[in-house]
Amino acid sequence: MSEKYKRLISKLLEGDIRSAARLITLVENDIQIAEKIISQVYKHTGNAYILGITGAPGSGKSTFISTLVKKFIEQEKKIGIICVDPTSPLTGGALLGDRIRMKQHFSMGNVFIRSMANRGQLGGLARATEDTIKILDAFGCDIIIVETVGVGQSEVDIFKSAHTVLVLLVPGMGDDIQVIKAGIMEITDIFIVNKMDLPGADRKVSEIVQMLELNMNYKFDNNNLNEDFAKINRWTPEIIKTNSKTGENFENLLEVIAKHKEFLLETGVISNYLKSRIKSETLKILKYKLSQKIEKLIDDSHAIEELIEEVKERSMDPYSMANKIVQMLGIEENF
Ligand SMILES: Nc1nc2c(ncn2[C@@H]2O[C@H](COP(=O)(O)OP(=O)(O)OP(=O)(O)O)[C@@H](O)[C@H]2O)c(=O)[nH]1
Ligand SMILES: [Mg+2]
Repeated sequence: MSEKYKRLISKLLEGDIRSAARLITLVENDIQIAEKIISQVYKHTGNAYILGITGAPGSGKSTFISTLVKKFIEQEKKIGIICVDPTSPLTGGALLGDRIRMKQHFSMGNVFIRSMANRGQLGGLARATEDTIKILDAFGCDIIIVETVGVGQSEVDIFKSAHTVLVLLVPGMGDDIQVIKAGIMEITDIFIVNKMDLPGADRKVSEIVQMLELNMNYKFDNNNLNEDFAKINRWTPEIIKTNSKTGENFENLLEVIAKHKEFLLETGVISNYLKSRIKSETLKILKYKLSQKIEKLIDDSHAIEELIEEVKERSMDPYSMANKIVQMLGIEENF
């Protein structure tokens, strides 16, 4: 561990914002450096409460988050916001808009905003986001908001890192329900019908109720809970109407977020949640490391060429070839 990283980490722990920004860039761009940094930072994490917020484009996420953040600031909370963009270039403009709308919070000193746009993170977007969460946690954020557009698989993974998941929907036909990945709906704790001032808000609430009635598997699998435990300790998703422009109903929303946090703590669901998160995160790292190793082997090895020939000649089948490669990696056969 170089002195440079050590210095950055100790400044991060003192709450130095520039060190936080620098460390996030480092973990984002290089998984080997990330490994070194996170190994030092991890013991200082575990204090932040993580909120995942998603919604179709234009549903009001930026406005909603700005209003929510103002409320948290009133409670003297330190807040980190991570805007996760899918790699689609279409969202570039939207992101810029977000930056401008949320800029007011920079000056307030206790809000840190970071976007994870289009960097082609090594080891994946979810890995980079999880590491960024850890850095902001160690930085001393009480609340970390992870905002996504809710359409990609990596976003579903990212949401598994959140304690409370909020999905924004808006009055109107059920299109937005279709846009959001089904996997996200299943792990949503609080449904927000934003733009409650527009006609059709109650109708949207009914649509969500109907959808929830159909989807009986809510959260059963997400936390890898024992089924009996899950049946007793089951959170019923709440639905709240909000107006993000006026702040109407946000007090109510804060209460429900607090209630969900209490539920996680009192039932012990939080510990299952943590276990499943550690498992899935480690699995992701392992998959990445193994695939790197396999790719390197395949690129460098002449032996692979010979195996390919054999499979081509049909004197070997692809499963057997895979097992040979596993042997070459030094891992037990048929793993
Ligand atoms: N009437 C009404 N308009 C709202 C409300 N919340 C947000 N808006 C408006 O909806 C539009 C989109 O809001 P944004 O906050 O940019 O939505 P977004 O989900 O961040 O949009 P993208 O970043 O493009 O995905 C803006 O014109 C907001 O002023 C609300 O509660 N009521
Ligand atoms: Mg936005």
